[in-house]
Amino acid sequence: MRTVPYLRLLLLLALLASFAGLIVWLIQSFLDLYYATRYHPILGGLLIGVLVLLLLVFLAASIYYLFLFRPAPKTERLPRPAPPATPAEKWEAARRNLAQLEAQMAQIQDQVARAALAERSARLAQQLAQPQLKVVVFGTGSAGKTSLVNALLGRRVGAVGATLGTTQAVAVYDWDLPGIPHPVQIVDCPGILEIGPAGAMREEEAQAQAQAADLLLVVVDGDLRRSEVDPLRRLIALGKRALLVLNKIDRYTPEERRLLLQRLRERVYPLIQPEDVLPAAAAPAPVQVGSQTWQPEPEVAVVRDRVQAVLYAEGGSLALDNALLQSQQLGEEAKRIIQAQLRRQAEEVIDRFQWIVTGVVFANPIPALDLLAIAAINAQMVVELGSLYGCKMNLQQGRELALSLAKTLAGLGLVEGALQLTTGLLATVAEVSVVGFLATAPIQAASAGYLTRIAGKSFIEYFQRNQSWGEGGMQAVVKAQVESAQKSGWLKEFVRQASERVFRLR
Ligand SMILES: Nc1nc2c(ncn2[C@@H]2O[C@H](COP(=O)(O)OP(=O)(O)OP(=O)(O)O)[C@@H](O)[C@H]2O)c(=O)[nH]1
Ligand SMILES: [Mg+2]
Repeated sequence: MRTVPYLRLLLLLALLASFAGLIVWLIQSFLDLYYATRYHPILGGLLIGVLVLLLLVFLAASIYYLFLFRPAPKTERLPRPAPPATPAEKWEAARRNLAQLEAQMAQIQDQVARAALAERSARLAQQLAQPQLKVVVFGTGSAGKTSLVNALLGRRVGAVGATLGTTQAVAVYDWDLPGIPHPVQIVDCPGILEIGPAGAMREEEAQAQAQAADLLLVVVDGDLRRSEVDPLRRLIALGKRALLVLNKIDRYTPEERRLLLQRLRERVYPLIQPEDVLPAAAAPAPVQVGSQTWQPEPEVAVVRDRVQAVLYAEGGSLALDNALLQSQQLGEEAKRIIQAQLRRQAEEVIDRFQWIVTGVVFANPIPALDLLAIAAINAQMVVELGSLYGCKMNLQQGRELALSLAKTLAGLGLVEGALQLTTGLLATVAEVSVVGFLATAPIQAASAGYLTRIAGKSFIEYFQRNQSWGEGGMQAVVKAQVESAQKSGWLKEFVRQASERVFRLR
């Protein structure tokens, strides 16, 4: 691919050479003409004018050309690690994720969360060592999921009912499928898209099972609705392999069946390939023949055969893909727990400093709010917040950061804003006269506490982003924190508490 710039350079040189030749020829021609017409006052001048104009056009064209081919500004791109491709790489990646998870778990203080993660991690390690294939039966209520599980297993394991929500909890059964080198389990789920809080909780459980599946059997008993395609799309996006089962085909004539299957195949393509959309009659309705009722046998052989073929051919790689996905999800969950824990600890630090600042300013009131004094105390807060987020800094560095934030607060007019806000709030919350000199100390102290909180919250953002203020810079972060503090109504509660605890006004 490196030949392209050279080709372009050669082309440019050739063009320039021909241009230069053309110009020399033009000048020569004009000179000839000029000598021929030099005794004619108007014609001679006109020729010089045309020559100058041509030169200018050439110059402009060259500049434009160079501008066109100016190299595009380089966008900063982080090198992305290539996703693992071979089974060995996938296995290694999953192992690495589990090892990282150990380190993450050591940071988690919440015993319950840590124990839950440890259990899932141990199960995943076991799964990596000895894969077990999980076929999850998923779909809307009453589509015949439990009936399908019963028919595939050849025994009645789960209750079947005409009403929605017959299956209330996930049920896992061993499935003895000949020819598959790994043990297989089939999982019956509650239905999705049921209304009410209980239905939503059951759906959550079903979704969790589907996310952990090696192979999904999505059961429908008619055409697919959009609301059914969306969850399917999300699962396929996660890398899930799915078969779609059109159940209750005994209710349709052969022609209707054919048309319905065709429509389903079109609807789910390319999420699911046409050969993976299969007909079934898991619990066909009894048929009245004359005076006798005849109970047809379930028709699920097509489904069983396809599951067997897919698990035989792809089982190992499906299990590996799934283990890799689970390990990534576990890592992300651990990260979320650690972030939330960090945030809580950081909030405690801010809380402590906001009261220290409020107390100090209240005890030493001076006519104007002293941002320098506040920044000096905030320096220690910055150091403590930094150390929480793994960024060691000394007090001097903390002071510099606190000072630059104090300048931003002042630049944004937030000091005046804070004084006004607290004045109003003190007047309502603590019924303090706003004109009296006595009110100066509480107003300044509450404002200082408020600004300390804004500063602290801004620093959390800074440390969370690996010591960067992001695209909008420090100002944007500070503004966002002011907005969120205003929305939450935090300041009013703070002024109320300060009036009681520090100012003793109530
Ligand atoms: N005609 C016909 N009815 C069926 C078939 N399969 C299931 N049914 C009926 O459909 C109803 C629902 O069946 P279930 O197996 O309980 O459905 P489910 O999807 O497990 O339902 P939930 O657990 O409530 O989500 C029952 O009345 C079954 O008898 C079939 O192949 N043909
Ligand atoms: Mg059921």
